[in-house]
Amino acid sequence: SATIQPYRTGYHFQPPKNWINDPNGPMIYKGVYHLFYQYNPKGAVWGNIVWAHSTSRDLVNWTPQKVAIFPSQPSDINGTWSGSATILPDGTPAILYTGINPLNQQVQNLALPKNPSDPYLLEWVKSPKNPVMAPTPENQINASSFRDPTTAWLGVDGRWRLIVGSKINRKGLAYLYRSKDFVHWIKAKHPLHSAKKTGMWECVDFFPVSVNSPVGLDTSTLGPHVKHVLKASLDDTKHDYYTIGEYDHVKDIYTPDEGSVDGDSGLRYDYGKFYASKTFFDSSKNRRLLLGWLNESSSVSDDIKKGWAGIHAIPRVVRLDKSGKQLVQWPIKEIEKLRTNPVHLPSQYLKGGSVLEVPGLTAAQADVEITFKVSDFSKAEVLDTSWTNPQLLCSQKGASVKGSLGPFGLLILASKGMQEYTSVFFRIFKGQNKHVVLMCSDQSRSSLNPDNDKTTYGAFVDVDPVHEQLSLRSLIDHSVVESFGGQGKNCISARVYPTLAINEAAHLYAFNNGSESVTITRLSAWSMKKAHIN
Ligand code: DQQ
Repeated sequence: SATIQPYRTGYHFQPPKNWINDPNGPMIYKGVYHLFYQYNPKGAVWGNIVWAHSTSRDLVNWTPQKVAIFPSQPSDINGTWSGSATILPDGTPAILYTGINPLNQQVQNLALPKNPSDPYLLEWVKSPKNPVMAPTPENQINASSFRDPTTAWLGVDGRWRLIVGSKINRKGLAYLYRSKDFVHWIKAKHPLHSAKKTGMWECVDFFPVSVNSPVGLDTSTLGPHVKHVLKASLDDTKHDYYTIGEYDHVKDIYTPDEGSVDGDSGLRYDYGKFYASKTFFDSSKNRRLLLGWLNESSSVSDDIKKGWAGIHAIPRVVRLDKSGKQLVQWPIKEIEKLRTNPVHLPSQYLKGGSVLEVPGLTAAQADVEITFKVSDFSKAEVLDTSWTNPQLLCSQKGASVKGSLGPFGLLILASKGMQEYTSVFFRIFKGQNKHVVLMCSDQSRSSLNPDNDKTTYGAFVDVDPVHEQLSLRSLIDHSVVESFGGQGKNCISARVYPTLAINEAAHLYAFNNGSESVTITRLSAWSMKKAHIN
């Protein structure tokens, strides 16, 4: 129950117990959403990995199904690791996943539904041709770094393509494979893309985005108003980075746009905890959805004590920002059906040094949207030219460090006496020729438990606070705070484990710890109902 298990989520995806990590093979099939995920049936730590399976009609409520893919043949006997689904032209799905063979080599395997007329896709049959891609002395692929095949896309020449992440020394890369029949796969001479000094690329993802429309595109879409996104989960830093660029489908080469940089100085889906994510095209609503793993910041021994580890993010719609230079993400509309007991506070000044409680909420399980307007920028603190690392800036200037324009934002999962709180906030600085907005998620005071990772996260948000209001939305769910700044231009997810601010003892406040007043133009919050999750 919630008293013994105060960190279990009310509406974020998790199984009843044990370890979970990457989302795998997401798809919609005959009106049913499928989520597979890396799962340890035997405990709360990583190991014994199988593809657990849940289905949903709304991406909010989930029904558990039996394990879909598990070690059963030589090409996967030591593990069934991450992979993706592709809907074939006849409408049936195919799964490609990484298997660990008896030599502990990583190879790629194909599985097809036993009964394609079953919308629940309960049984999967592995191809007798497995493995369908493997390291060999000829191809020189590093057998311990060759994993996580993507959804395939179909070229105009009728051949399928997909990528598999790898590395050569410290160079990360995406091997390109082609196939005419989805069974026989041939490695292309050149990788789709590679980047020096980035280390192993896990869970690569490659997909088109529309330049002039918010709709999502099916994975094989090409055209003049299409750009491509390449995402790599960098094993070295455990963050998901992406670039935006051009896919030359004749040469089969992807080139990031000028200014869109590979590796850990590039853009991230999320500046907090969020890893091994994957998108899929939701053909029922013409949108591209992003699923991700929100890994733990609790200690391994606490995970074992509580009997579980890992949850998934609320699915996010992803599209290209109007600037064309970054993506924007927003939680799926469906999650709003869990909203109940709305609390709307009137527009008001939030004076420097003040705190305002948002009353009448189940503050440990809530959805909150707040918008700030700043009118007087004359006192804005000057951004030192050496302050180039936003995360560092957020940890040096946490919520308790007074500024002029900010910090202002939310105190989440706060205990009545403020012994514990997670603060998500903005600071506005005067930059070289424009104002710079910093968004932070400060976990340093989130828990009295000393064993948690309480790293502070932060990123600059590409909004002009002189002409635009500053919005923040946070999805709060017991041990997770997913925050969206600037209408989804910036996302920061945190896993937190308050010891006092649990269940009914949790509170939510708006705060301004700057010297200057700001205006709250909107503050709407909802208690969130419990979803049916497994
Ligand atoms: N998790 C899987 C791998 C993948 C990693 C193993 C990323 O396939 O590279 O559980 O979290």
